Amino acid sequence: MSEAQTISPQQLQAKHLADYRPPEFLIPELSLSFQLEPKQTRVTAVSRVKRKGSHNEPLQLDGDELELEQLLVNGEPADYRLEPGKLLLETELNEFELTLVTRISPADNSALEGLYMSDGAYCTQCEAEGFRRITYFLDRPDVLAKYQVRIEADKAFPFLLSNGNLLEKGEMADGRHFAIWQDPFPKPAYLFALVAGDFDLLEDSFTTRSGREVKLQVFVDKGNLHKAGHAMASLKKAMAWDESRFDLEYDLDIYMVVAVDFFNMGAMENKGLNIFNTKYVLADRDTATDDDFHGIESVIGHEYFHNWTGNRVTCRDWFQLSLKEGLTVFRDQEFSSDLGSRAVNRIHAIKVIKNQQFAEDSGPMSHPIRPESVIEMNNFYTVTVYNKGAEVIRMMHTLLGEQAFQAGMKLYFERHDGQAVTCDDFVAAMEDASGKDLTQFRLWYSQAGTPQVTVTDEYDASTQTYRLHLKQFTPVRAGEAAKAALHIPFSLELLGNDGNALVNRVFDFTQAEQTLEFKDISARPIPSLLQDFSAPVKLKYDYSTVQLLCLLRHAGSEVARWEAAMSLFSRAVWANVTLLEQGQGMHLDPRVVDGFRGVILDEALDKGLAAEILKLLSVSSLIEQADKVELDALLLARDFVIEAIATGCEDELLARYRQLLPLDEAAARSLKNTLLWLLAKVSDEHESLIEQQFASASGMTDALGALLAANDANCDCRDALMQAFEQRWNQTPLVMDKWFSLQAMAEDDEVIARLETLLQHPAFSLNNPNRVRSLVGSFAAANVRQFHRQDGKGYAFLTAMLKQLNRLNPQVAARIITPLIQFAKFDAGRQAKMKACLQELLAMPELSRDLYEKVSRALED
Ligand code: B3K
Ligand code: ZN
Repeated sequence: MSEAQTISPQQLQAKHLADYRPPEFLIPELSLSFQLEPKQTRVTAVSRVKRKGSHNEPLQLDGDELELEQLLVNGEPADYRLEPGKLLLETELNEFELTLVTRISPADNSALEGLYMSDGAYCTQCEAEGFRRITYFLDRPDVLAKYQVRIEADKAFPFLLSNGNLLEKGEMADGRHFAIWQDPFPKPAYLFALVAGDFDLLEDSFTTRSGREVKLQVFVDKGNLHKAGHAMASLKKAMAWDESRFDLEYDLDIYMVVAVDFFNMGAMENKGLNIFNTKYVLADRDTATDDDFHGIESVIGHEYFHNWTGNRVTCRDWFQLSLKEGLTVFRDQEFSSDLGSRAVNRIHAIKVIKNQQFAEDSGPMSHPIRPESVIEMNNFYTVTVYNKGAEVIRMMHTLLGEQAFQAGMKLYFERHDGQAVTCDDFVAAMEDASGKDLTQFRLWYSQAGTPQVTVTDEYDASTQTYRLHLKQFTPVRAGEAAKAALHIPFSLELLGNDGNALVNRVFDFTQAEQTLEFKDISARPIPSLLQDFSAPVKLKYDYSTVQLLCLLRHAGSEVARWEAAMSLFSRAVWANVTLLEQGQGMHLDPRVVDGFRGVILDEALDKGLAAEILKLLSVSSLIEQADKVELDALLLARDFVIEAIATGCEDELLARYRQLLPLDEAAARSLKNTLLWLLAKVSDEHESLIEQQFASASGMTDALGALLAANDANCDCRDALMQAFEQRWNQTPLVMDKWFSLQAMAEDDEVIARLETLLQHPAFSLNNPNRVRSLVGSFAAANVRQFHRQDGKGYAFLTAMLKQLNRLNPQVAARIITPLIQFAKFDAGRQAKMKACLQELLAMPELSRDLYEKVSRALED
């Protein structure tokens, strides 16, 4: 059913990693049969159940919102007991056949977990614990079964799909038909998938390195075939890349990707049958931006890479989620970096950690990449598990080097193919293959929080010796045990006066305090610390403006040049916050403007990198740098510094913009649009540029670039452009998502009133997660000025939405609540208003487990 059920207190209790016990029964084989009807789907599940070891425990199956019609043991009725979320069967048999017939209603499933309907098509989402909404089962990742699936439906649903290979299909009476699929690889229930619907189909094939031909199929909504090509091309690149870089080949004869409109996240790696959010499949130049194209390539890659890291070797329990997610994010990042700009991809990954993961890790949802206690597993598909998890894998890669790392991967697969294992098993394989002791390194899996690394230095001219003193400590939150020093790969470059590198290497920083000493250094060098963000830590070193300007020009790493520019910018902002607090006028050091001017003028600099530098920093990333924030002063100071840079470089911005205008290349567009965004900050004079670019845009990237500039600077032309855009695209949902997001990010005081009206817009629906994320999620996460307005109306708007979503789709609700629970840095007035909203939510009669976990953790904090 759609609505959240009343939740029993025992379902609100946390599960603990320490309580893990291996399963008491196994189900090596499962045969499923679906009679699909929107409101009355009948599921017959026949399991071969085996007792493991000798014990007398009852068989306990998980089940959620199921109507049980029949239960048979070896073909005979048997006694059973139902408890909230469970079915208990007492039996003395050690091996038996269990038949269960359940009824479910896909059409009423608005939570989009289990079997549901997306715009007329049946589809499934079973990770993490959605399979139990289809039938009673041992719904845990360490129970692996071979599946045979029979699907029967009306012929109005021409495609009937499931995992593995098609065994048989045929016609039935009454306009119905069926298909039978068999997956030869044992898998946990979370990888089960079923799709039934009418689609356009793009087909291709890939010949693996060993010469096997794999059929590739991408299914999209009718009329969208022309938008499936990029996804298909990305899939083929991913398959080839995994062979060449990781020595991994695909293992079935068919690989299917189905794009659906209603999906709670990006995509799902079901064995042989990936189900995707349309956002990560459909693209053409008119409707998708360069960033969208990149996103598709990376998510298609990510899900494909899961076939080995996740499916062939899976997780023993959900606490080990980072085993597959951290590793697979690392692999998709490497894929993108090998195919495109390594520096720009690295900068994107660093921004996710610094802006989102650091925030999560200093707030109420702070958890180690291997969490120890969980109420609702869906709440732990986090930037910590995924992105910090990927950083942890990357650190091992840095410590071991590519060759030893790949030897570790090989050993991991040799040992664990076909198994459900732990993060420790992965590290052990890396350790054994490389001979490197990773005992201390393992702490990264169990310690939450962001380590702070403070660096001071001294130079002794008489002995030509340079020393760096490193200190690390990880803040301890209430209720946490003391934290030990971590094994931090500390990457360092020392620059001489002429900008040449004197030293460039990675050090093992393993103690609370450590000194690095360098001899034969003829003058005080400039240190480029933690290059390429060699560890997910907060770095403190008191750089001077001159040092940062030198690093911006000369650092050997492009990422380090970006880091230097970001430090210049943020130091300027914080200096102005201080001036405001002291009641003084704001001011910007002209050398800072010169530094950015140099970037605009530098034609040798990679354009994508220049764009990243000139995007400067969002409000939320600045907030992340401080312990406490005076938000109103911060907003004023940031606006001032951006305007001062833009005004100071106006001529150069204009000249470079004109020069880039004709170039048809993604990096050039990215830089050009960033320049336009800055020009809009200078004065109204440049509005005509925005209007021209919008009118003559030859694709979505340029149209959206113009709109974004107008929206962010609140230009006079904004409303007219927004209206024109809406008229052109109101029948194209994914494009309307961009429009809804822009609406949500407008910073003027009327924005909330407009958003309330937009909830009734014909293209909007609270049932569709993409729409909700665009309108409500973007407002809360990206419109800091209006979400945190002092009168609390921003918080109230989100809270009202959460109350509705709590019933409709708890998973989406729990995702977009994030900015409301991260209140610790704000002033007392704002905090009180945020907490009052959380109290209101906590008092709701049918609060979902998803929201309960986040709200209660926040209020306990
Ligand atoms: N494994 C899925 C995520 C499932 C989320 C469940 N709430 C997609 C991915 O990470 O590839
Ligand atoms: Zn994943």
